[in-house]
Amino acid sequence: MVTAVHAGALAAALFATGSAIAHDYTVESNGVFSPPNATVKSTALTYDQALVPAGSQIRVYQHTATNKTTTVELWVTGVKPNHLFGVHVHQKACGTKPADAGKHYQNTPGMDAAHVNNKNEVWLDFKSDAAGKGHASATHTWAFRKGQASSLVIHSEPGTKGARAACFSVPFGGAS
Ligand SMILES: [Cu+2]
Repeated sequence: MVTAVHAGALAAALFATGSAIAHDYTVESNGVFSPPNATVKSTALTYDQALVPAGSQIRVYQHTATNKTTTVELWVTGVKPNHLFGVHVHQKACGTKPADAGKHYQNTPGMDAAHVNNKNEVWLDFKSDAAGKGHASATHTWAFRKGQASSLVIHSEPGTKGARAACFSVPFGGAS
């Protein structure tokens, strides 16, 4: 009986290898926010210093396993205390203008409610604590398409309606 279960698991594992990726992928990026017009260019840009002051810090971790399970985790310090922020992974790197980061990264592209949600996109909405610290984590069963997820945008409110308060360029990856 034990042998039969084992054989079944093995068959399932072999069947799954068709869509697996060769290597797991890990990236961890740290940044200190500065305004876009700062002399020294940062990978972390703030467009609204009332919410994300210059000097506040961000750390982002991504891990994608060979079965494509992808976890993205976010830590911030020094942001506005007791505030609800919206956060998404966006397609392009941060730039001088908030819009430069482009649209949300989506596993399956689409503009309706079936596609614009935290299952098909990576949302890391969080509420900062009284000290201005925040943390969020999201796990999906799919991997990023290489080169198509390039930043994390912090918005002024949760969900999809908030203005872009800050942006952090991250070399997300995972799928070949
Ligand atoms: Cu966004």
